[in-house]
Order: sequence, then structure tokens, then C-alpha cells
Amino acid sequence: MDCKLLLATNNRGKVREFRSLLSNLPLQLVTTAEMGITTVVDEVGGSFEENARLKAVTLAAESHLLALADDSGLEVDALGGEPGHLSARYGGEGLSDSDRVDYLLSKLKDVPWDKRSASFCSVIAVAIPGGEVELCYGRCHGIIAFEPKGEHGFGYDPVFFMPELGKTMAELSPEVKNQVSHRALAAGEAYKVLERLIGKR
Ligand code: ITT
Repeated sequence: MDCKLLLATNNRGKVREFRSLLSNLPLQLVTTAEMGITTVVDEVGGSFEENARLKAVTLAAESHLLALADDSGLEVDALGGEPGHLSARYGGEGLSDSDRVDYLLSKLKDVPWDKRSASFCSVIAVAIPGGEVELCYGRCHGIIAFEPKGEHGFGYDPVFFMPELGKTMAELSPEVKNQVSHRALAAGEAYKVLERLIGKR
């Protein structure tokens, strides 16, 4: 194993965030695209944990590198926790982020403000090629806004309103999102796991 960490994701928003969240590690962060890996892992698991594990293990085995994968999504209480681990495909295949936001808003059109609570969840899996896998968790709470606001971030950020900050996640600068997000919390745990794994070599 060399000193590279494979960011096992095809989501450019996640890559941007991980590059910043893990920048102080003594590891070279590389993407699947940079390594010429075109494998798309079928997310057939029934939970964030299963899919994060599947992506990290498959791509660690293929690249022979330490690999980090994130499976994440939005859980909306009024929708019984949907879209959850199906967040990337909510509303059908081939939709854009803004199409999915519109679809979500249409599902919540009759739901009043005090019943629009939701959380973002991130499960990060760190896998050693042919070896152990460690899981790290992060969650943050918010309310689904009535309309999108803000230009930063990706996915459902424009409708994820954080009451304690008085802004949607898309209105936060990348630096602030990386202090408060579900992914920042999980990445804090993953950072410690990676430090320990590096120390063992
Ligand atoms: P990879 O599997 O290649 O990492 P993906 O986009 O398919 O990329 P997921 O299966 O984990 O990733 O789906 C996560 C979806 O949840 C993502 O497409 C977003 O729509 C949403 N999501 C996750 N984290 C988010 C965040 O920080 N802000 C906004 N939306 C987020």
C-alpha cells in the first residue's frame, strides 16, 4: 500500500469537501477519475452502511489503495425517513439535483413548517485492500424550506434550512459547511481512523 487515499466517489461535490476536510492528513488524496478507474459500484445495499462498505471495499480491491467511500442522504420525518439511502435516485433515474429538489418540494407541498424536520446522514467507510473496514457516522438536523435558496454546495443543500444558523446549507460558505455538516462530523471520525491506520504501517 502506498501513501495514497482513494476517494471512492463519483460525486464532485463530495470530492471537493473531502479534499478540504482531509487536507491535513499525510496522504495524497486521489480520485477514481485520476486513477483511471471507471467502475460504477451498484448500490444494492439496503442502508447507508451497506452501500458505503460496498463502495469502499470494491474500490480498495480494484485500486490496491486505501479507499474512503461516503454513502449519504436526506431523511425527512414527514416522509417516514425517505429518501434516505435512495436520495441520489429520488424521483427516478436521470434527474438533476434541482429536479430532485423540485420533486421533494412537491411531495411536501401540504406539509406545514413545524412538520418539515429532516436530517442529513453520512456514513463513511474506510477500507484497506483485502482487509478491515471501519465505519464512521455523522448526522445534522434541519428543516426542509418551502423554496430553494443559496448557490453553494450540491444536492439538497438549497432546501436544507439550519435554524441555528438561519440559513440553508447552500447559503453557507464551503468553510462553514465543512464545520457543521453531517459529512464533516463523519470525516472527523474518519480522520482519526486514517491516522491510526497510517501509524500502523
Ligand atoms: P457516490 O455514490 O459516487 O459517492 P452519489 O451522489 O451517488 O455519489 P450517494 O449514493 O451517497 O452518492 O447519494 C447521496 C445523495 O444524497 C446525493 O446525490 C445528494 O443528492 C444527497 N446528499 C448527500 N450529501 C449531501 C450534502 O452534503 N448536501 C446535499 N445533498 C447531499
